Amino acid sequence: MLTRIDHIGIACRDLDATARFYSETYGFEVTHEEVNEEQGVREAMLRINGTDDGGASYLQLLEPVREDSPVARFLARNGEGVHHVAFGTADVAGAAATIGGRGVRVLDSAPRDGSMGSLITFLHPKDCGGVLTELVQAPAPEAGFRPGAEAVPSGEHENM
Ligand code: CMX
Ligand code: CO
Repeated sequence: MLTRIDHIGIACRDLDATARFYSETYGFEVTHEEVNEEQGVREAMLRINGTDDGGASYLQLLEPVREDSPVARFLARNGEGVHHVAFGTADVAGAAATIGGRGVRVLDSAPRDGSMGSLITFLHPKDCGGVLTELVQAPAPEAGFRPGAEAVPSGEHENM
């Protein structure tokens, strides 16, 4: 049902400076940037690796674009750091229904738009051992809307 780690979401105050840290320190590069008004964030996706189901794993850097957003509230409370964990699935609505049936609160009544054409839904952190959890359905490969999601030949990254 859940087949991979899609991304780790990291709350930050300065997206460009944080992206620079990941690039200069680890060699991870931003493969995509967008503003998601509904979620109240400007975000950068740094692709870490491809996976054998055709998906990929990313770091997602999140900078709030308004004060009444979840990430702005998180920063005010906790400061910068890990904000959520996201698992990949081929069927986000089905996975949310199954997990909801196991007593975990699903925060969205229907999947919403996520990064790069994905569909996402969130699970309440209080029902997940304190971890805000996101489910992500990548767009079908033929939709061709996941920049950098194609396989990277081994050795291309200079990551440690
Ligand atoms: N991880 C773990 N716990 C969290 C949390 C997080 N990221 N955010 C809030 N909480 C906890 C708080 O610590 C607080 O706990 P206590 O009651 O014990 O003090 C509780 O949840 C409520 O906190 P709050 O400040 O009132 O939180 P919000 O009003 O922001 O509501 C939540 C929390 C999870 C329902 C809300 O953040 C939400 O709907 N998140 C989903 C959407 C989202 O995070 N979007 C940004 C990312 C977009 C993307 O990934 O694409
Ligand atoms: Co996310």
